[in-house]
Amino acid sequence: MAASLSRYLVEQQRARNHIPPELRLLLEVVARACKRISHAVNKGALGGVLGSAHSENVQGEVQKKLDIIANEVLIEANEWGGYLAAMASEEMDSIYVVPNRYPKGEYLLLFDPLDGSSNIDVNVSIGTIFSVLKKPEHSQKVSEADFLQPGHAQVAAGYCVYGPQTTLVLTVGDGVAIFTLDREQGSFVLTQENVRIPEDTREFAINMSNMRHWDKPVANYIAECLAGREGPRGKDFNMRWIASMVADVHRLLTRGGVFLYPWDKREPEKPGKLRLMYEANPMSWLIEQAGGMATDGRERILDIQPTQLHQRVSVCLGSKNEVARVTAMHQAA
Ligand code: AHM
Ligand code: MG
Repeated sequence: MAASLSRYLVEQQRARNHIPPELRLLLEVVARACKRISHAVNKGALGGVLGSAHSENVQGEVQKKLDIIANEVLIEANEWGGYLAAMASEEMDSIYVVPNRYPKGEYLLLFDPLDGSSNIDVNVSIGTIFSVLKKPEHSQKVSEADFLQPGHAQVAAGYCVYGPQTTLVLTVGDGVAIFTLDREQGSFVLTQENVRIPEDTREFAINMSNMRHWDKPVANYIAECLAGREGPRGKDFNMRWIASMVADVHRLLTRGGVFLYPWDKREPEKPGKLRLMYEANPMSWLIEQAGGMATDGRERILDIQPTQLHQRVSVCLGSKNEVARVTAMHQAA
């Protein structure tokens, strides 16, 4: 019989005893919350979960009902377990400290509760992204500063994609494992281990409608790809853009490719659209764990020292040789 997520985690704990039982419990609870979100997503209009919540988050984005539902599910599921000190979410202005009525633990959980919000109402894949850090040892009372750790300090990261299948993808620093939700059993079943991203690719993902706002290196790179077999790359490229990072990254982990959400001139003061702590860091670690590469065009994303919780970043990740090429083009500019 295929292993469940619980068994996978127990075996990881035995083999590498630096997954303490609290971290295992945390990951199981996050998976359970994702199951609940998956059920809500599945119900769609029948569950009254579609449409706008008529509110805005800290980044000035209009929230959808499901953004708020998913956020609440993750908080409720995780606040009482005793393994967390605090949580941070793309949908909340500031950190959520575990209330005093519950025991407190050593971990910090960060999440984008519902990634790909623009796809909710149109029945296209969406997901949840999460990242786990350890509270710094010197810290007594947990504060926002405790969260400002570079991505290489993560102790677990993953996402759950709500698509034709509900799929949980996880790393605890020992490769990437994929679990598929078996709805009859009600559990996540291990369906792939040691995921590897092909080093070369003929597929890129970028929102082409922003082309006129790009910086030179990005424009040059995409122009090379578009030139196809007759151009400098000597091969034809295909393009995909789902507008749900979870779904785009899932394709990269499955068959390779390169994903870019670069800085552009629309909002020149911001480094990019995507968020470092909730999106770029967990995805970059998964990509690296699968043999890929992730940079902001110049430096490794996992080495960026965050200065703000909701910090944004330019993102280029996926197949190693392709990301190396984009990064070299930026460095040479
Ligand atoms: P969200 O977290 O508010 O859904 O925003 C992030 C999403 C990513 O999943 C996706 O890659 C990107 O925004 C799509 O942006 P755009 O609509 O500009 O193409
Ligand atoms: Mg998002």
